[in-house]
Amino acid sequence: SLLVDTEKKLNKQIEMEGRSSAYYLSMASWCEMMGFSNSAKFLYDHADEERQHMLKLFKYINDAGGHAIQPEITGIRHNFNSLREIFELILEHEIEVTKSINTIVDHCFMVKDFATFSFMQWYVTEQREEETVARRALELFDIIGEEGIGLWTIDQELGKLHASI
Ligand code: OFO
Repeated sequence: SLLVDTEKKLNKQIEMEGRSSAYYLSMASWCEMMGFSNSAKFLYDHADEERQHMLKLFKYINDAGGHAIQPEITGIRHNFNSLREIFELILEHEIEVTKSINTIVDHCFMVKDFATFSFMQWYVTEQREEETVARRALELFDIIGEEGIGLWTIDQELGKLHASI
């Protein structure tokens, strides 16, 4: 069974994944409203994935005899200044998620909870991928440029991004 401390940390991670899902859903809606339909699709899918990350933790905690807690999520931002800002915020956010995952992994190692340590490896790998996607997305803005049909082209390329990684 889970140590109280470990359960608390996993529940905090549930909150973080739920927050990611809500954040990306909000970004998806902004993109859709602005006519960036490929970016919107990418973000709607991303929001779904984050919810899956959250549910995976629900299952793990409860199967281990703990109690997964549905998080309160408030204060989600609804408006953004540009498409580029969205992808900057995603990278920033994913770096925070990676830190949080690493803290849990480190904790599990210290308390010799090797089952949770091993469960968390999936998240370690996933974070690598998510940071890479966010960095690739930002590179598109530098390579293509935002003038003229640049933003339209970037939106097209963003639509292909996830599948290619
Ligand atoms: Fe985007 O990260 Fe979940 O884990």
